Amino acid sequence: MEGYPEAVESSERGVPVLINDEVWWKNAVIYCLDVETFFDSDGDGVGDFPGLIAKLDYLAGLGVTCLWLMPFFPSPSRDDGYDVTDYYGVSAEFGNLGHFVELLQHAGERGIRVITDLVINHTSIDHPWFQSARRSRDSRHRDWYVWRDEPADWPNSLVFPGKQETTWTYDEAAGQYYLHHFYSHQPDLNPHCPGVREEMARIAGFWARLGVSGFRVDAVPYLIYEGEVESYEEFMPHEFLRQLSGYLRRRRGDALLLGEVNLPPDQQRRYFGDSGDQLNMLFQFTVNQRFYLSLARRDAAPLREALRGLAPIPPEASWAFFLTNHDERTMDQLSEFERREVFDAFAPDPDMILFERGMRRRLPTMVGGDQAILRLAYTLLFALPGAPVLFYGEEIGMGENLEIEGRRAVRSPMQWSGGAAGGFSTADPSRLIRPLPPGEYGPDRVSVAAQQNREGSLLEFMERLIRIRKQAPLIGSGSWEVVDTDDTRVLCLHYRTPEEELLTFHNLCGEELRCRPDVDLGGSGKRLVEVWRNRRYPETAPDELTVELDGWGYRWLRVVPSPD
Ligand code: ISL
Repeated sequence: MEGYPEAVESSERGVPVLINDEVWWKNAVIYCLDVETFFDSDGDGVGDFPGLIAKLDYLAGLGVTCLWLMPFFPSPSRDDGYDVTDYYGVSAEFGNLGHFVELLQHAGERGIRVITDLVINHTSIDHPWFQSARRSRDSRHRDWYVWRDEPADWPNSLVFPGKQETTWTYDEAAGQYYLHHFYSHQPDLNPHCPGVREEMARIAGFWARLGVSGFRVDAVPYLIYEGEVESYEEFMPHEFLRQLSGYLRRRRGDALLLGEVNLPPDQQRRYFGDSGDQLNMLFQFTVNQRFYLSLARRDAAPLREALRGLAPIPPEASWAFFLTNHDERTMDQLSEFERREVFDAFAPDPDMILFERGMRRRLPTMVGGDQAILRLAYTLLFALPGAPVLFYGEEIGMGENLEIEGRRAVRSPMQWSGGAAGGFSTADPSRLIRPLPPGEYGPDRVSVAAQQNREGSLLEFMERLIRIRKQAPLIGSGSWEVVDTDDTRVLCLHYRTPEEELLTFHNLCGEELRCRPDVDLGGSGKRLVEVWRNRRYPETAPDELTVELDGWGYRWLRVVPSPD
């Protein structure tokens, strides 16, 4: 049985108690936003913390339980804040630490946790550490970065092909080359250096003390150790992650370390640590990419295979599933042929492709705004064995603005209402941090205000879906397995705890069908109760389980004792 261990008996209460029921991240509903594009409270065209605070009741109403804030630290913002110049501060355009603490206070009052980005792989070239390091070989920060007299022959791949020429750049002042996996304005920190590890732990401890519930750890696989090694296998920074995790847990026992580890599951596994003493949650990039391949093929097989490949993980560890995020929708784990299938289906224009591997699009535009497909996709996301992560605006079906350069096409301002600035700001639209999409995905057609009171809107659907998911914690912390059916277009997942049992069915094509799952529900005395579906279906008896599904149909069925 894949997934998590069975529950353990609790002698005190005489009933099985899931060891995971107090592990909050397993059933979190995570919502990623960038303060600068969420809501502008002072009319300067840039989102800010007072603006985010003003929208907390909206987020509470949506039902999210954890906010992941993209970088808001002082930064020249050459990489949208993933180039930090002060890890202990708030960029003045968004507010100050007082506003940040107010956010934590008001979010906490609404039962919403906050995690922030922890960018530990590199700093901005403008960071004082790097400026000190380049000025003198005697600087105490010199070996906080990775220097060579000549460029090494590793790493041998570029993260941003076409936008990045190399991974080693010569610095005149320093008289040496420095390593940068990303842009040359993002010099890699050296995790081999004790000072770096101590400072990164100190940074995490600082924000934890302020009240954050954990971190989204940026670009983890790129954290490398100095020295000649054959493969990333040897680079893996497990000692650094163990130390960071241990330090943070001593500061905040239930702290989350959610790692961006875009690797196949068998390689990802090691980032949890054998005993779960490193990262406790990882984004599932493989399932994400196989979802798009399944959607392109109208066949659940690639997704079934990806889910079956999720290695068992430590008891308190979990997966974070997503459909969209702030980066290109990378398909780098697919074969060239599979990637071409996905691009042909969802990004037919070369301008939609980025770095030869990903799509700079949001899901609604990929599927032509088809509401049936969107509802199937988000229902499926929330039925996956872990925590769902939403990128801001997904709940209302926001599209991208391809007129914005690169990955930022998917990072246009949140669309609160109609009008030229979309209710994001009172500033003139020409002064907004980024332009809103034109046309059918613009704010006059897609906005919170237009959907908040409209029966059957996507926003209403997402609010209900999140409410139903929160009432099914066995999805995030029960044992689970992928169930075959006699129709490959259907994804069937079976969840169980000693107290509950749930079957979910998702039809990844537009044709109606009937399928028979290969699952034994333990004979008579049971019945199936529909807890979520695209429409009301005739009751299905558990002993001759034939499940009817509309095109793009979905059904979540609880298996409960029959009253008679
Ligand atoms: O594989 C990817 C994710 O889809 C890469 O494209 C991605 O850039 C890489 O995983 C690291 O991404 C993170 O670090 C970058 C930053 O530009 C990205 O926005 C961030 O998600 C450097 O900090």
